[in-house]
Amino acid sequence: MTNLSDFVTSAFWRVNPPDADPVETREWLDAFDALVKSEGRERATFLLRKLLDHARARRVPLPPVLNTPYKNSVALADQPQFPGSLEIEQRISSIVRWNALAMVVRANRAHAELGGHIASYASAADLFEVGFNHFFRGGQDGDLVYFQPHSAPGVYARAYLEGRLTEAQLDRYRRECGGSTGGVAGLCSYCHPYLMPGFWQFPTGSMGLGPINAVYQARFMRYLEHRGILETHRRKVWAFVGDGEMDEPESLAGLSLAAREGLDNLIFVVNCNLQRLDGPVRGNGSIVQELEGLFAGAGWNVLKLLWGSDWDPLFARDEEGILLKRLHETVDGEFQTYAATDGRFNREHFFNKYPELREIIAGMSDTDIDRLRRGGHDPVKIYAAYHAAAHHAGQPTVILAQTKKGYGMGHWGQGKMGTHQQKKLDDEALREFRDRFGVPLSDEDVTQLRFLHPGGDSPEMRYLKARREALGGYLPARSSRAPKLAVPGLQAAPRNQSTTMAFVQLLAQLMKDPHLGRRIVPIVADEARTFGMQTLFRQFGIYSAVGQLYEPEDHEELLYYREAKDGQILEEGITEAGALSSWLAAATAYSAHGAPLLPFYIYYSMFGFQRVGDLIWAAADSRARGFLVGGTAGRTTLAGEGLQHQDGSSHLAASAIPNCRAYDPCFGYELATIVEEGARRMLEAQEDVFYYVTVANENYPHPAMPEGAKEGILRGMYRIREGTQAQLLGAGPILRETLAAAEMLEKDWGISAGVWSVTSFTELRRDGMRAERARRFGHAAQSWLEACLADAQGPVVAASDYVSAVPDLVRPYVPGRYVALGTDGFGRSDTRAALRAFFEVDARHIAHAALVALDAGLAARALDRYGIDRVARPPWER
Ligand SMILES: Cc1ncc(C[n+]2csc(CCOP(=O)(O)OP(=O)(O)O)c2C)c(N)n1
Repeated sequence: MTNLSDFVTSAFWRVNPPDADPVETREWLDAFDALVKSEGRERATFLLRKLLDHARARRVPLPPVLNTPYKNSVALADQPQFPGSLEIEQRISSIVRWNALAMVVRANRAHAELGGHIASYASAADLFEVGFNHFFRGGQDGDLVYFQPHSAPGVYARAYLEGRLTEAQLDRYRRECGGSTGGVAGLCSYCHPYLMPGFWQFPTGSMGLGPINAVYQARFMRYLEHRGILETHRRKVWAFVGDGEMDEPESLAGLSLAAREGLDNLIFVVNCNLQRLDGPVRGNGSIVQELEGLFAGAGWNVLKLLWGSDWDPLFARDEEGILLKRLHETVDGEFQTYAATDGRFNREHFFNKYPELREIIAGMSDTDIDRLRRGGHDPVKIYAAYHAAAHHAGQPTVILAQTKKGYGMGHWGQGKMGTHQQKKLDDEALREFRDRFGVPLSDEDVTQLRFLHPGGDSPEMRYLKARREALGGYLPARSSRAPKLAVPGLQAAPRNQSTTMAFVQLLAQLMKDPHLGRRIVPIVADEARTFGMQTLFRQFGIYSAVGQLYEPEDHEELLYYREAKDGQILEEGITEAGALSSWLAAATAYSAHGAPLLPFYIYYSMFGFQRVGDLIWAAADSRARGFLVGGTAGRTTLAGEGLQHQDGSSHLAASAIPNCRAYDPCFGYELATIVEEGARRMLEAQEDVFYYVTVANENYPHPAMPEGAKEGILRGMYRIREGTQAQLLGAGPILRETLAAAEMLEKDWGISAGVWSVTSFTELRRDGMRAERARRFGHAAQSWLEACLADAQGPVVAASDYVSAVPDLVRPYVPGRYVALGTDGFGRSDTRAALRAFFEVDARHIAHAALVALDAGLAARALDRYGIDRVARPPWER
């Protein structure tokens, strides 16, 4: 009878089911061998295919063909010679291992609340070292490496040997605040370009973002090459990913794109230490086999790197496949236990299960068994896998590298359930670690957690430097060296249209600019028609690595759907995460490639900060430069689309991102001023800022730009109507409701209201905070908002199409009475007028709110006059 464990394992190990009739099997295999020998592989493939078709016709279930046996993909016979000195590399990696560990334990000893991670790097160290010594090419035209974030201590420890970080910096790991007050700037926890702009290139700390960003980076490098902007075909993107991290949807999101586009410039190395934070990744199954199926199914070249060289003789003796059978029936939870225990335990519980297997290890001592390495800890095997990956053409490669979490941390950490967060090691554990890796330090040095540097003239350092010199320099190293680009003046014609249409016209102006034009990267996630951008298809083309292999259905039309190898538009399909990743690659091309570009990603605003906000946060960390354009914006301006489409909060989210400049313009000239200034700041002044601009699809007349409005537009507000008794602030399309309210106040009640267009509550708040802080420290300062309203009279009423917390951002800086109206609650479908009435941001409600602040009697009459419902429950509770 099948018990549960048989069932679970068989689901994963279907590759090798038990053999009911070995003799018959042998006859079939011999016949097949004879066929290959006499008629060749091609004929054999043909017959296999025929056999499969036949089996299908007979409804015989087919075996899963995506999985291969649980051993290394690169056979011993195909293994290249290791080109370096194993002995010196071993010594270097031991020193790096020690310094990484010492750094974390020191930080934790000094401040128990600090620390870091030891176990992740302990598992990844050899994977990194082989890359550093033999593969990763440095420089702005080198390879791009996405490091596994929790392995940052190891990357710092290596940079310390290289002389790029000082001992004082290592000593201030995770203590970063001292730098701004004149002390030593410490090292950040994970890979944060914002915090270490000369060092880290790619922020990977949030699991899943590294893998998807790496895929789109590799694809973007092809785009750069195909568009004739930059030669990139010799460069690789390496992404080091945790096996637990592969559970993130974003980790998997780019796999088919990578295969579809044949990105052989992309190599994923999945560090399969079989553990994540709380426990095993697939205790009851096999993460390696599962990922193999997934990647192979998506069309990747899969290389398994499971066993070290000392397993080779065991496999060679395994003629009957008993070792393989034993490996196949072992689930990851058991492999973890084998990692956490010693040679004796492994002998008894793993090898002694079958007499034939016991035979295979007959000559080995417990110590020999203990020292059997997993593939990801053997530089020779790692080199073989990397070499195969680097030379593979036509497909991206994933290397599934099996390692032990906390490798070398002995019974304090290796393979232990809680090892991820282990940062306290006692002296005995430290000494054992030293002995395990042969680190030349005295007991006293170990107790003191001394950092070890072998000296610039040591053989280790000479070797390390020579290797890095041969590979083009140290890495990671982030550069911001890129040429400045001139930005043309932009014009928005006064006409009856939407801000979306005004935006598309501005984009077209930029794309047609003879100098800047080709560096504009328009990006959409299947929404170009929503934003009226199909007009750009024909002229600028949609990027496709293979051009257009079909005649488009609309080819006879003027503006047909044109795909081209040098197409400029990135039409990503329905993947906001993918589109944002492309945008990030373009927005950081000035740094990663020395090629400044100006990307515009336009999308449904609701599917931005809310849907892929973490990617936007990573973009901010990356010092991205570009425009995010939230289209079909606003909770009441996007009529008819309902709850999941109508965005009322993205500006609130944007306000919390320090280097994001967010604007909610109403008129075309405001938009033109903002885009022109943003492009100037990013391309000419080379400031590390990015812009978020919302545009809407409500048509209305756009006036010409009033004299002297520019500064106010950029700083966040300017006056468009004089008034002496009340001040109305309106943002985005709601500005027009505010203008109408001012008319009503005048006409119906004889009240003179001034109107201000607020292009950015978030910028006004920042400025207000700045002035307030300056005053706190005894400096005279006045914010822009305070200056604007200094002489204005009456209560202030603000209204926006976003939640009231957005206009509320400026409350501390508004003199006198302030009323903030917004669209709190769930969106729903109706006409704009009905929605604005529902959310109480239409002209009637704005006028009424002003009257309440001025004269309660008038306000009560206004309710009847304007037919305002006295609904008891507020919109956000309905
Ligand atoms: C999005 C996100 N969720 C959770 C975490 C917290 N976290 C950090 S490391 C980690 C486990 C990582 O496991 P794995 O990917 O297997 O890498 P390993 O450290 O085992 O090599 C978790 C859950 C995170 N950094 N990002």
